[in-house]
Amino acid sequence: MAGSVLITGGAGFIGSHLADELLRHGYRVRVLDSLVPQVHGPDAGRPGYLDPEVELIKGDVRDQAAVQKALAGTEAVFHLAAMVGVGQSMYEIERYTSVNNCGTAVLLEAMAKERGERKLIVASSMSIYGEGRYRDGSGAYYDDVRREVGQLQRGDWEPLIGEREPLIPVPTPEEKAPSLASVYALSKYDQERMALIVGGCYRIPVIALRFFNVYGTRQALSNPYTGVLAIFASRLMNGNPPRIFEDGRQQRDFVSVHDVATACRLALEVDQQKQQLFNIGSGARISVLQVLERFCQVLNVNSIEPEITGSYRAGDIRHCFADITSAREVLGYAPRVGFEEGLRELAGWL
Ligand code: UD2
Repeated sequence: MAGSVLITGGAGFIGSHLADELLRHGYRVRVLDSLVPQVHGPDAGRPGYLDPEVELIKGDVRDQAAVQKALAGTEAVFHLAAMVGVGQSMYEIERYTSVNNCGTAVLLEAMAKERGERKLIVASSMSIYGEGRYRDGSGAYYDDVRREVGQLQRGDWEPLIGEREPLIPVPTPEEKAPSLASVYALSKYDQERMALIVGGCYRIPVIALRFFNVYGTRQALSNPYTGVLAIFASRLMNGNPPRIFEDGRQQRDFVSVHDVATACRLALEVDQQKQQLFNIGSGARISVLQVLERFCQVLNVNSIEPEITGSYRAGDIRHCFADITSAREVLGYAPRVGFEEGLRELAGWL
């Protein structure tokens, strides 16, 4: 089904890779992006990595006129425009809520008013799960460990980790109940719910994709709130020791931005309306320490010792990695970029 699609936030890290993926598959791509200075630098123009075939409209997703103009003539929408960063969302509360919630509201209202059925794919986040799913020795699941074991926070996690860990982290499926621990997570959950409620009312087919730890080229290195690999990259390149929070054994699911872009396209093309929420990860788990080790190998850096702080970053979770069974079975998603390969590509781009 090639046609004309809109990507809000399409000049950013994930959106620009999605634009490439869609162009490769014969779509016409329009992007609405405000080119925020945190990502693109002050007075930034069109980013050099954005394919010349992409039609770029510079505008804010909260601006009704810009959104209407961007929607005109398109057959589907990917909504990626958002403020990203868990920690930052806790002190830029108004800004995160405004861009993420109101931006989604403006887009949905415009889509609801327009005639013609457009599919909407919303970028959501694993952050809505809070802590991932755990299982104990008897096989029972624990979906909100903090609540189950008495509101454990940060340092209080110690009895749960390492040799003495009585609870084993297991892949988190979509049905795990949300446990929102940041304004960012709340805004992502609101985006999902708002899209599903409005979509249901106006017959807009909606799919929300919960991205896990996405990494790859074009992730802003200058933004201290981006993912850990971008932070490690900029520290290593500047000869600074990377800082590891906790003991570095916390586990995540790192997924290549190319696989995420493919998942987005598959969500557009899939012909079903029953399941609307999908985890998008690699399906593999890795600890933060292992991530750094592999990255240093790929970069050929062996002289910089990391600083293991032992301290907990406010709002951090211990483990979370994706159960991607639904995406595999329903969307036909199959992650293709191995971690080493993804790291090599990232290293080549730095
Ligand atoms: C958060 C969000 C995720 C996404 C991502 C974007 C949650 C649960 N998830 O994931 O949805 O928005 O952020 O970045 O909130 N770390 C270090 N040293 C550093 C930086 C990070 O050790 O310099 C650790 C950090 O403590 C964590 C892991 O690396 O355990 C991954 O951190 P991250 O910021 O890349 O992403 P994460 O999992 O908090």
